Amino acid sequence: INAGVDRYKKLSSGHLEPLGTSASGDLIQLKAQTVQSELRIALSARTALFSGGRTLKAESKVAAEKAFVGRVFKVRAVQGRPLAAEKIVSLHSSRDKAISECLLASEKDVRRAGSFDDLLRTHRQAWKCLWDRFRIELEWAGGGNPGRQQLILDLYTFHLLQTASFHTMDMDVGVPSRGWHGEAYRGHIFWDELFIFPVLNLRAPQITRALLIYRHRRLREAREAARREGYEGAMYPWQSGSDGREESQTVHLNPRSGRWIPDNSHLQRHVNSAIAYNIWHYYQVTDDLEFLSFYGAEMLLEIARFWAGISVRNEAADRYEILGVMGPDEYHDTMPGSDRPGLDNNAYTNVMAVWVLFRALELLDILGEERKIEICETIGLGPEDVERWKDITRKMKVVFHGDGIISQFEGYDRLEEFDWDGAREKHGDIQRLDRILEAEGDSPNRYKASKQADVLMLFYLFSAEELEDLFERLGYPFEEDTIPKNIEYYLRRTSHGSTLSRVAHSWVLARSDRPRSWDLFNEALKSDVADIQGGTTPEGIHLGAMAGTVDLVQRCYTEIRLRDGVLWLNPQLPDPLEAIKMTLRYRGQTLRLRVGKD
Ligand code: IFM
Repeated sequence: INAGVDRYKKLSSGHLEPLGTSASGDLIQLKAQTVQSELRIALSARTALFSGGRTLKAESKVAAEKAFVGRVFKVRAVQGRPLAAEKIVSLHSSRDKAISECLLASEKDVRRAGSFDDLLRTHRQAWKCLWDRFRIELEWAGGGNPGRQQLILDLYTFHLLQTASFHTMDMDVGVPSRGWHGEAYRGHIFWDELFIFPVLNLRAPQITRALLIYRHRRLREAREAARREGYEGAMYPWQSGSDGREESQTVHLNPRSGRWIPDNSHLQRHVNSAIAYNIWHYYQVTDDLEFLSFYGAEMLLEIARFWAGISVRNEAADRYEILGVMGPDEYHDTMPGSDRPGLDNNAYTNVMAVWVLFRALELLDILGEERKIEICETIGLGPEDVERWKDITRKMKVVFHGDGIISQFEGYDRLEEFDWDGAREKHGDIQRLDRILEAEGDSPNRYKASKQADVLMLFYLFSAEELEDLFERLGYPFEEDTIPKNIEYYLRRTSHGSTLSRVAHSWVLARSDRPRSWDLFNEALKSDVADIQGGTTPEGIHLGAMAGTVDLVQRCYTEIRLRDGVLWLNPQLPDPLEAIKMTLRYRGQTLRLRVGKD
């Protein structure tokens, strides 16, 4: 059963139907299937007892009930003589490849498996290979010991590899934001891949490839979702699972007030840009043109068509607009006083849409004439679409207010300032400001208060030069102080209600304010070992925050950039660090790096 999340206790939790148990010789077996998807799961177990290095012949009997099977041994234990019980279990599911049937497969495995010591040896060897590829080592300035930071980085890398590994590559599984064992969010997949893939890309890009193909398999569902809403192309859902349909909740429970609140988070259409960004970056790391040309192109072009279709032309302003969406900041889903869900011209969404259209145009050049014609005919992309894309990349609307502040969305400047000090004094921890305010009959929609980085995500994903180019083409100013000014503005107005927030903020501060960036990095490091959110860590890990934190060391402090077929490094380490050591894979080459202060 699923019973790990208090808030879900009243929801249905039994997902397995027992199909039977059996026992023969030293083997016991059990088979079950999932209630709705009818996925069958089989376990076979072999148990033996040892004493003094020899197998012990012991009386045993099988204990079987519905959905339970065990073997009960009766032995005489002698004081001072160690007795060892060794149980070897094999698990298969009906979706495994290269098997005939899952119960037979598990039986075959368990009969062929060596002893515990043999298995431990191969297990250690497998982890040794993984650590060689994945471990990022910190060297402390002054010869100190980065013990705790190193331990947590290793723990986070371990969790990443428990969730997405060479074993999951062929299994048609995505990367759920709470890993596989966390019950919160019910195994759903969000945009968190954006924080996760960079670590995989530079170490085991074949895993990223498999995860992108997982998205490709669900392209049909994304096309259908776009069609249903009257758009072209493909619209990937904010939350999804098995068949790729939209799984976002339409109401959610505020545990603080006990009330069910309407939930518009499916309007986070920006997940589509994250998928496009991930495709592009996988290609940058690997130069895998075959992937790009087949899987990547279809997804990227269809996402571009979606953005072009959802962009509406405001004739009076001679600008394109994207209306009725949500940005990454989940505190704002509607304008105060409005009964229309969604916000207009979320800066992150609009700029990302422009970036996607740019990449789609570039992609058409990369593909080569034959493939270009083939794919354009297949998806029905004509020269008039391409002209419209170009027009949008010049005329998408971005709203500004004050002195060069990029407005999170249209009308943001009219929201009230929030009394942060007063709220902290009254409630202490205000990370989940949404819950606090709702319980008081208020709403974060009224205030200039964000849950997590939204505008600042642009600075997280792009270099200043890339943004300068984008804004210049759009005809908007992007001055030298645009980035620091906006960081300062939004940082003061963010509660970090998502663990992803500190990762993004630490990143954007890494150049301008290294001590503050380091503090945020250390707070992000605590997310999953200290339950800094007050109660959500037992519901499951935050894989995006974990991988994002590892990536801060990997790409941010070293400033690794992949551009124009070149791997650039421009390190600037935080003061406490002397060096960072790691192994990277870049375009088929293995690079062993030690990035020092100088
Ligand atoms: O994807 C995130 C989102 O940005 C914030 N709430 C939790 C989601 C899953 O991790």
